[in-house]
Amino acid sequence: MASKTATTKKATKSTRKTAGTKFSKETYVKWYKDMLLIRKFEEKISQLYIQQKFGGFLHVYIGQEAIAVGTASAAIEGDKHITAYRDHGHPMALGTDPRVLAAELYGKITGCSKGKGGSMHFFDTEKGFYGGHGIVGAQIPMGAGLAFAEKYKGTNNVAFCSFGDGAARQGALHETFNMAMTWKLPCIFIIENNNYAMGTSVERTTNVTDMSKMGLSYEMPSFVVDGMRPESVHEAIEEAAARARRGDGPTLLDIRTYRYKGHSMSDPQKYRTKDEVAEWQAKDPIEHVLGVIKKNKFLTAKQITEIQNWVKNEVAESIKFAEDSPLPEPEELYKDVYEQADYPYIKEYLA
Ligand SMILES: Cc1ncc(C[n+]2csc(CCOP(=O)(O)OP(=O)(O)O)c2C)c(N)n1
Ligand SMILES: [Mg+2]
Repeated sequence: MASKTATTKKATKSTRKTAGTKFSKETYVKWYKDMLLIRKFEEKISQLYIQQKFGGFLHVYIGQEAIAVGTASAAIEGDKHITAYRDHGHPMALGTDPRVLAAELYGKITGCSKGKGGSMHFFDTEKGFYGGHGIVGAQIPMGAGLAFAEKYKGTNNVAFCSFGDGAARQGALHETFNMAMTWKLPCIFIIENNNYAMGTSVERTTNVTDMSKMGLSYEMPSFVVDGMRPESVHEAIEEAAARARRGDGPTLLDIRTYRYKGHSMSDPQKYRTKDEVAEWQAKDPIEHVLGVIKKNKFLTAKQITEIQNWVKNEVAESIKFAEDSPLPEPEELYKDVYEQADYPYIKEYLA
């Protein structure tokens, strides 16, 4: 549900209540398939990470899937997407093959970033996905930059810029919001508000715990959205994107969600209770969507099992692809680093 917290008349008028019935069978089935794939992929890679099959960091998106799929279903071809290091769900929702994502985790040349990025730096610009960023909040100005490019080129596209509740505390957010509103950039700022920045809750970092209010001083239309329901996310995103496409500038969405797992794989989670986790799990978006599918008889029990088996197979195939792929050759280190091909110290490697 997108509830208005602030600002303009236009924002008031365009606010709608969630209407679960507005979505087609195809949309529900796609949400189910995509969310289940993200969930099962991440459950598997978590096990493999513990077994030390690959290195680097691993931050899983489990619990937050409705945001990625609700955004993807409301986006159009050519829109741009950018997020933080908790970045597995976004490209999968946009249709990136999980094989190249698994290969990226394993540091293989077949990975989406040629094995140079790992978990935190997934990219797929063909699908409009511009990363995958490890510096907390860095993607906020970059998201505005992506939006600026669309405006400059005169396209009908927008940029979806996702960041955490912790990242929202970076000063760059304010500079970005100011410029984005001044220039009416087609940017949708999405706080994936899971209430924690590592082990620090929103309440411990601010006296303004309603994060949607962060848009107020820039008169940016700002809303609170239920992040456990893809319907709510889709509707809020669609409405914000429509505003941006007609030249009325950015929107801030404070999307309330939860990560079921720790911040990364090494998190004892002493900052929250098991009851709190269970409370959010009871609102699980995958279970919800499956419930709608069953209630409306969108799929038979056999068809549901077929999807579950397809997902299982996709995950297994992805891991196999990653494990069978070669590592990058050492000279790869010199590629994709410098734009300037005659840079004197490396030109022999760039020939
Ligand atoms: C500039 C910067 N400061 C600190 C860190 C360390 N750090 C990594 S994740 C994180 C918490 C961010 O939380 P949030 O933005 O809420 O995202 P979430 O992990 O909840 O998705 C911090 C402080 C970093 N990577 N970059
Ligand atoms: Mg957070």
